Amino acid sequence: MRIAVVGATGMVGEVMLKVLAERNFPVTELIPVASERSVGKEIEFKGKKYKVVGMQTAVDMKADIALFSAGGETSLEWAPKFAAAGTTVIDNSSAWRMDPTKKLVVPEINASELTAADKIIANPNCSTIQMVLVLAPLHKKYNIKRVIVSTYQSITGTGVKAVQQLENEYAGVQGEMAYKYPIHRNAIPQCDSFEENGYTKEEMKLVRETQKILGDRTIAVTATAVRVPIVGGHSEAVNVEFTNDFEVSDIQNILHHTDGVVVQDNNDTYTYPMPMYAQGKDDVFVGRIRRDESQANTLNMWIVADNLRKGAATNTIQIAEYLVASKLV
Ligand code: A2P
Ligand code: 11C
Repeated sequence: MRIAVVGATGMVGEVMLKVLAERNFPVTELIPVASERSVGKEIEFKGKKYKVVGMQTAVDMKADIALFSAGGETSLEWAPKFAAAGTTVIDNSSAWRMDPTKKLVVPEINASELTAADKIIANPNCSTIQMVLVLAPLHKKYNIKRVIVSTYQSITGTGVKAVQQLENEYAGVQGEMAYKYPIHRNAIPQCDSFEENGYTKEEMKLVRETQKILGDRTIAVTATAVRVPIVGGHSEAVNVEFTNDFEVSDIQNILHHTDGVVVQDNNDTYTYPMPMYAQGKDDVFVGRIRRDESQANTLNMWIVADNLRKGAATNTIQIAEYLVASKLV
């Protein structure tokens, strides 16, 4: 496969290159792509050096698959041009996710919806991916009525500028601020900008994307998304109300047998997921699984994943792997 990585110099792009190499994805030619600022810059992949090219050059090179992570505006403008040149685009931005003509894919859940006609495929938001991977098998068996999610999101979701802000704050030096407030020793109850309804875009992604991926618009979801001074991954406290009653042991058993999910749940040994330990891993970790004693048929869980991996790069590459295995490219 001839693979273009659009945004190869960015935070997610770098992880994409790492994950492509680790998973031994069948790359016959790598085309690293970024803005005009980076054209000619060298990046390394599997011990070889490649020169970064600009967008139009990359379109003209007609790759089989383009993995996009260069922001929503770049995707809106360029993904259709790549698609028109015959390249299948898997886009990690929010640009196409809610477009009814585009598939929003977490491979373990709904890759089977994909066909060769899908030339622009959307990768969901990081905080959505880790939650739906856990919710999907539970919804199948017990039918979810309502989800209340509170997130504790890593600064890596904001990008290099935020990591720099935290490092500057640690060092006590003044620098450019990615956030309106300090993030060291703080928790900022705003991820992304606000919508008209008073929720942030990040919160509404959790609502809309969950319904689309699970294929059920009747699931009620409400979210509070919070930025915390953490690097390794996003954490989520998730409260789920089902139509049907359950045994906690059955929930644990279902999740134990769910692809991509690792159960870490033993209070006796203080075993539960934490972002420090999820960092660099492709799995979604779930623990603190317990009944919500305040309401019937309701469960509490704690879900953690590396937002740059399963939340972004790994999920994108798993979609590409599915396309190759199913001969859709
Ligand atoms: P560049 O490094 O040339 O700016 P991050 O989210 O970590 O900041 O990374 C964003 C990625 O998207 C980078 O690789 C960046 O390239 C790329 N990018 C940003 N704007 C554009 C653009 N207009 N066209 C192509 N790539 C872009
Ligand atoms: C965050 N979820 O952690 C965001 C980053 O819609 O792809 C990714 C934004 C997106 O802030």
